[in-house]
Amino acid sequence: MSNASWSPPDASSVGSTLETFILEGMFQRPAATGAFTSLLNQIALAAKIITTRVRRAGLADVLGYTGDENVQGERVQKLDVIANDTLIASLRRRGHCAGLATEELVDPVFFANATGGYLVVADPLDGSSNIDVNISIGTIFGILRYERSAGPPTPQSFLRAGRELAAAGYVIYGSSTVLVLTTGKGVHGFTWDPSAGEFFLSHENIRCPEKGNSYSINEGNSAYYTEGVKRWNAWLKQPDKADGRPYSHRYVGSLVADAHRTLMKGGIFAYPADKKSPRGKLRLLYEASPMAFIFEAAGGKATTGRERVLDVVPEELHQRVPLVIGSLKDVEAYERIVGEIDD
Ligand code: FDP
Repeated sequence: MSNASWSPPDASSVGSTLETFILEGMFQRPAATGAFTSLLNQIALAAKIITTRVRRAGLADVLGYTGDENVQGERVQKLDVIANDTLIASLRRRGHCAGLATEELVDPVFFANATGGYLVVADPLDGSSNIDVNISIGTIFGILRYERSAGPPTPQSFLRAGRELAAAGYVIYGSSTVLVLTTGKGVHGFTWDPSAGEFFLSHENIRCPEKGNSYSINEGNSAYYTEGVKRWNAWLKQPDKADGRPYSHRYVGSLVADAHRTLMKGGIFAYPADKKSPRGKLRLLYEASPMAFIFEAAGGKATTGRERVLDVVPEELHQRVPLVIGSLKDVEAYERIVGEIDD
């Protein structure tokens, strides 16, 4: 069926590229040195290279496992290694990034020649179990400021609460590649145009709807849920027309994909602590804190079930944490119902 009101976009209009968008932001802050802009560009460069590798994965003998295990005891995929190495190579350049901690590295890498004051935390390729089956995967990152006068950074330099992030974002390698970025004020999405070789601004000022109608959790773990999570899970399925229940269930199993849908359409994503994973499954530094930073900047909410995710100070690099993110009202309902039972 044709849509009579649609007309093709003006061929002469060129959208704002990620680089222009960041630069324009910089010009509004006359004191900015350009280092932060340049660092973001290096992350965008890594995203461009990773998306190219992901898109050609089936042709380039990069699917499957390397035979190694990572620090979490998980089997490492070849694309995990490629994404991790790409981030290291990209951030090593230009000297703005003093160190990088990732889910794949036992210890952070430090860039000895760096003069800039930034540290980066990242999950280079999130959703590993979906790599081989063409389901959306992604890269998650957070940027921390580092005071150079404190001396060279150490692994402890990364152990900071998410509320201290200077910026966070993710790249979703889905039906298209989209980079979502925030410096804490306003969340913006940029879509990769392979023909132009650029990310263009496509989703300006993303707001997470105040309430949604879908929930996202691994229901296969329901036997291990706490009593509070069981009660919340059952409540979501009880019909209540005025409240929009029952909610629909959506679960991809790639955090980036489940979070992106939740951010755009509203609803709730939960990977709570359960009897199988008493501290939760997702990593505080590389997954939970950046996502929490993005959701709060978009008007949503992020909790562990007991406290604000952005207030959790990591005790170790690879620490796991329960993560519940989504629409303000949906996360508040989770806190209220789960909080009724002390377990
Ligand atoms: P994966 O194990 O495939 O790497 O970070 C790990 C993660 O994926 C998240 O992307 C995802 O949300 C979650 O684990 C899925 O875990 P379950 O398979 O236990 O549901």
